Amino acid sequence: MGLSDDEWNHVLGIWAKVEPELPVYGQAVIVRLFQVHPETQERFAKFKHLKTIDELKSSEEVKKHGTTVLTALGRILKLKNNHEPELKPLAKSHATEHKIPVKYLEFICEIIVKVIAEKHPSDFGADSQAAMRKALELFRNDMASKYKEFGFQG
Ligand code: HNN
Repeated sequence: MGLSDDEWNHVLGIWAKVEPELPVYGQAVIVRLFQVHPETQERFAKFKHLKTIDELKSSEEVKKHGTTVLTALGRILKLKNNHEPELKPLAKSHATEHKIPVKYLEFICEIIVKVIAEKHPSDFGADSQAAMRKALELFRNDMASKYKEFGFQG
């Protein structure tokens, strides 16, 4: 189900505060994802050698990847309920090449909400958090249905 205009305003309002610091957020999200769900790190040949939290935090590659992920997500969010053209190629690569389970998408979405809430305690209230969760759920659901079109059960 789509979001209302008011909900999208919440989502894009907080995203506008995240965007100027995308590499900072991207790094925090990826480091947290690998810490809390170590199996996700296994998916990346290029990050397997990073063993400690300090190594993860000081890796320029991790920061770069985090920026890539959040840049892609930002584009999708800005398209609101019409994200299909942007989502499709991403769903294809994540289904057929990287084989990323929907569960991992859930993990990262949860972490994104937490990291924003930690860094923006006063600008990311209950209504904004609820709207962001809803937008991320829409993203995940649409990824999951595209996965199926590409023959990946997720
Ligand atoms: O589509 C592509 O393969 C282009 C690179 C890319 C982008 C734009 C990737 C990507 C790769 C390729 C990395 C490389 O070539 O350096 C890999 C191995 N991802 C993964 C793996 C896991 C993964 Mn994701 N991504 N990605 C994006 C963009 C966005 C994006 N990816 C995501 C998750 C949760 C995981 C599992 C740990 C992920 C999300 C949620 C998003 C945001 C839309």
